[in-house]
Amino acid sequence: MCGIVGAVAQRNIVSVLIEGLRRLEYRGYDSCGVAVLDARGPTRARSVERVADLEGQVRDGNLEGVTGIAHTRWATHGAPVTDNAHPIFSRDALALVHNGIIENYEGLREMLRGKGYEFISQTDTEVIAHLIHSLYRGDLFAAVRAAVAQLHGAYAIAVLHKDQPHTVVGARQGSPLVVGLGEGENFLASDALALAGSTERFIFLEEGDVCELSLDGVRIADRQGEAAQREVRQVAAYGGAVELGPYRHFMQKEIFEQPRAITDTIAQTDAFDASIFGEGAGQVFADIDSLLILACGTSYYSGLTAKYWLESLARIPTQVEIASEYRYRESVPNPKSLVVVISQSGETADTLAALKHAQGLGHKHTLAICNVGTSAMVRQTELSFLTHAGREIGVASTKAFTTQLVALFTLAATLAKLRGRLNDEQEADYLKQLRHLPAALNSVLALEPQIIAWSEEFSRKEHALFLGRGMHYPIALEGALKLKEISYIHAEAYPAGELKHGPLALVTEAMPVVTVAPNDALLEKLKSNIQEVRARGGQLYVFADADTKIVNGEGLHVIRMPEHYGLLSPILHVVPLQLLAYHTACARGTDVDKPRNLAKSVTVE
Ligand code: HGA
Repeated sequence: MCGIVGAVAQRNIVSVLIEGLRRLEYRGYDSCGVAVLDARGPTRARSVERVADLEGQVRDGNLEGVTGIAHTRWATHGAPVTDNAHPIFSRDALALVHNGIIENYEGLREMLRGKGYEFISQTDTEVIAHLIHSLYRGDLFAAVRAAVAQLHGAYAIAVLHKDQPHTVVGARQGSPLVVGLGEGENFLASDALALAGSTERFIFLEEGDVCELSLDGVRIADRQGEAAQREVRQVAAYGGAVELGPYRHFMQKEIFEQPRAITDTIAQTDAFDASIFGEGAGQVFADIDSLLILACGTSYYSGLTAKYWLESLARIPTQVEIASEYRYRESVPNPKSLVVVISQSGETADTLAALKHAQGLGHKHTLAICNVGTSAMVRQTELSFLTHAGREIGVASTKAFTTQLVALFTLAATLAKLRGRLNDEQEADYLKQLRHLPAALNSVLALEPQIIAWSEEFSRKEHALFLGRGMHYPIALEGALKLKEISYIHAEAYPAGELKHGPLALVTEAMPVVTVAPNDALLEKLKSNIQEVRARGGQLYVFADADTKIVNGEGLHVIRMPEHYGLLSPILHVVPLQLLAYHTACARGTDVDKPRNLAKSVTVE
């Protein structure tokens, strides 16, 4: 999703800004821009193409400066056209970039029009630029503080003013913003990753903070306007660009990285000990009587899968909710419930807002399952479990999902043990199964050639149905989501037993039906559902376990998984669905790593 980079230095910082945008590019965007200050005021270049095009414009226009801001935009208000691309100017004196959404922009726009401001763009962002300009009395830091007090919604901003060379002011509320500290130069970005190569020392701004970057330092004011001291963190892990290696796309690379990602994620687990989830977790786990899982998209499906584990292994009531829905409905809070938030980036705006809402309702116990240790989510929860997926570049999540499942299984087993429902022998068995996962994943990945053969067929379809039962129903949901995200084929998932209650009406030979068929207690029921589809001429594509007696036949195509994986089966069964979506998208020639309209790390509500 959209990205911010800012810099104040004694050297030309355009290359730092462009390189920062390039590092954020994988998140998806539809336009980009950069502005620098020179003696006459801010000058800018903007593009509705790629950062590479912006770089060309900057080079051709000799854009240079020691103070600058830059942005990749994922449009929320106004089409992705040049006039709406950031940086947005106010009266050629001030330039501003913004991530987020200003909810009261219409009222502010009317007020500012009344003061004579002309609006050029359709963005909500333009009100921030004019508002700061209208409040500017020679001190940009003060003007920004006064302006943000009038904003409702979410924002991370970076702004510069022609009368204050060597100054960039930033502010955040609901969207991430981080300060990078250099020697005689300082930086600002929506993600520390953007500043890799420029610094390893960061300050992660807190909600409501306003900061002012100058050549020799940074000052920060908190929401009340008081000077604030924030911890400086050394974060070295951001170095080095991620290489594609022998793979065609990052998504393919990330699918194949899953054995490594899971090895790293389980490395911290020698036993199902509460301490894995942080200091004090034992006490928290003893205190709770239920779980409330809040997440979005793929992370929501990992939560749905976990519900089966948590209720069957630990016998703990578990509710799973879409974060953006939970936040806006009247729920009945239970202070003895552990709120679990799941997000790859730890910056998902909907999930952060839901977390805050839950805390506001009196939920005191919170746990984040997240892939980024420095994220807002980890900082705002009592307990955390870090998945070690490594940086995920593909917009369609793969290794983040399977490592989340590992984290959630570990949580279920840990709670089961604490509640006297896991004896030593079972614990040893589950640990053994977890350790076997990387090898098992490698065998599943070896099915790729068979899946490529199916993907040719799929690439000619416009619709697909996915079926699963029990804990594989969320896996069917995830398979359908992957296919629609990257191949743009309309796909839906149902628990197989629901077929006859409606969706069976859709089944014809033109509708492939993908079925996740592990050899579990529900297999016989699933086989009946398969016959219901065959009887109507439907084409079935079944991922069956090694010992399942489902064989190829008329209208029935079977790929056999190498083993039967028991309780961990969802972690294995999702992999062929990832590969099917990936190869179908490749056959259709879509932009797999940056699917249309989508963005990585969804930092707007
Ligand atoms: N609302 C602003 C910024 C959009 C954004 O944050 N996208 O991720 C706009 O539409 O320009």
